[in-house]
Parts: sequence; structure tokens; C-alpha cells
Amino acid sequence: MISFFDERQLRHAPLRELHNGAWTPYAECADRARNIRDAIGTPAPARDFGMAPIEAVHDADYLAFLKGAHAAWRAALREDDAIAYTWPVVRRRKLSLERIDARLGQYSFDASTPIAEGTWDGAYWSAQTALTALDAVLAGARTAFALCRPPGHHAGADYLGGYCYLNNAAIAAQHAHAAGAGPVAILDVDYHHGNGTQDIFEARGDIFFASIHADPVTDYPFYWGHADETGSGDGAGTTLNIPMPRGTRIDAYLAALDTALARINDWGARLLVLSFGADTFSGDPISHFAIETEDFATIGARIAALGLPTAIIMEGGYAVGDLGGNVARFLSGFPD
Ligand code: SP5
Ligand code: ZN
Repeated sequence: MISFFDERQLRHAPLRELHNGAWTPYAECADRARNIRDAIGTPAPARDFGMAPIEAVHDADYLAFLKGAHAAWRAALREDDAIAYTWPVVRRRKLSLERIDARLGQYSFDASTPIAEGTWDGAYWSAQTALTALDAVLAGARTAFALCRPPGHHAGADYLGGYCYLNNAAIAAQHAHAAGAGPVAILDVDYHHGNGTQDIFEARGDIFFASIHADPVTDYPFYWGHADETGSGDGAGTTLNIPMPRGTRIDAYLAALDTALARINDWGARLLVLSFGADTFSGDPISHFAIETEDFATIGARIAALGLPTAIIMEGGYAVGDLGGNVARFLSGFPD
């Protein structure tokens, strides 16, 4: 399968994250991408599609913030990575805020997603990698893999979080839609709910979003991904959330997957953007499903049987030593 990765994505390298009240090593580390890259052969570098497809998904004020945040943090004489300490919550509205601390809170929803010196470059090239894979599909490839990192599915139109800054899958899906390749469906099979992707498309009826994930009653991102979130306005009925309990094994997972695939098929999708997280793996250090390495090929093959042109966008997966093998196994389920 044709795959894409850009070495500039490695420039994003936060030092640590705030987790359970303490600093811990950053789980979304650059070695994740190196491990996958080395397991899938030699991915091709990204093409540069510029800012327009990113601006089609993300607000201009958010992009200006993200680009300049680390420099502003340094200008305020801070060390290491930029991170928020206060959030507007119910007071969130478009204010023109000056202080870097006010802006960090305005544009983030958690404290585990720092902005490091190379974050903009890494996120930019991760998005370009997604666009390059999507473009290969538009050009006739049955399936293409984008080794995106940093991941994207927790990032909304104007916020970061969950190790995500630019929503690679949303950018790819919107690009496919704009190119007339639709109807486009997004299927998210990361362990965590793709809250950013849902927020971006939930009021739209022209892009379908389905997600299978850990029940937000027990797992991050808690406030999104409940089964009663089914879309709003023009998008009523075009969001599907299937929360699963901790400990979910392959049989129950495949049953949920069949439900999601049937809905995508019934809706009439002609192109699939797949947010793939390998953090459903039994050995994942921050997640709690029980999918085994060999199961990933079964899941991949089941999705491939939908028969749609598919751009596969890498999301999470934190068992670094097993990651490349799990991803390679997943991709092996698809035809070239
Ligand atoms: C893309 C994706 O999978 N994002 C997941 C974000 C989950 N964040 C909440 C859990 C944070 C766990 N931090 C563990 C730190 C270990 N050093
Ligand atoms: Zn995840």
C-alpha cells in the first residue's frame, strides 16, 4: 500500500505532559512515528498543499494562535513548552485576548497537549501528509496510508487537545468533499472518541461521522462520544457514536464495527476517511481494550470489505515497541 510520512513531523517533541497531577513523559512521542515508519517500508514524503485546505477546517484566529504560541511563550520569558493554566469554560466566546495565558486557555480543552518549539511545523506537515494520502486516493489509489503524527481527531475548528493540534482527518475529508469526491464518510476507530472531528461536522449533513470508542463515562474525552450524540441541524442523523466498555475484545468490537459500516454504506458514502488509532491494543499503556496484534488484520479486512476508496489517517497508539507491527498488521487487511 502506498504510504506517506514527512520527517518534518518529528520536529514536534513536547518534553512532558500533565497527567493525574504530575509531570510524566509525553506519551505521543516522536519514536511512535519512527517505529511505524520502520515497520511499513519507505513511506513517501508529503506534498505541500499550502494553508488553504487547513483554513477550510480551522478558524483563522486559532491558526494564528497556534503558529505564534511558542514564540509568545518565550517572549514572556517562559521555559520549555507552552501550556494553559486557566480556561473560559462557560465564558468561551470570541474575544481578542492578548496575554499568552489567556490565549492558551481560549484555544485548548486540556492540559496534556503542550505547544513546543517545533509543534507548528510538525502539525503542519502531519496535515500535509494526510492531504497527500487523500490526493493519492483521488488520483485512483484504492487505499493510501498517512502516517500522521501529531494526531488530529481531538482538535476542533478552534481548539487543541488530546495530543492533537490540526485535525488531519477533517482536513482530508473536507478536501475530498470540496474536490467533489463525496459523499464522504469518516470512520474513527481510535480508542478515544474523535471529539474534534465530531464538532467540526456534527451540524453538517454532507459528511458522515461514525466512531467506535471507549465509553466516555469512564474514559477521555468524557464530554463527547455518548450514544445520544447523533448530529444537529442539517447534520441530524449523520453522527453515529458507539461507546464500548473497557475490556472490549475482538468479537464485540467487530459487531460494533459491522453496525458502523452498515450505516456508512446505507448513507451512500463514496469515499472513506479512516481515523485509525492502534490504542485499542491490549498492551496500550493508556487505554483499556483487549484487541490483540493479529486482530488488527481482521479489523482492517472488515473495513476494506466496505469497498470504498479509503485514506487511512494515523491517530493514537502508545505501546511504542508494538506499534509498527500493529499498524502493519492493520494495513495488511486492505488490498493495495
Ligand atoms: C490521539 C489520542 O489517542 N489522544 C489520546 C489523548 C488521551 N489523553 C488522556 C490520557 C492521558 C494519559 N497520559 C498518560 C501519560 C503517560 N506518561
Ligand atoms: Zn486515542
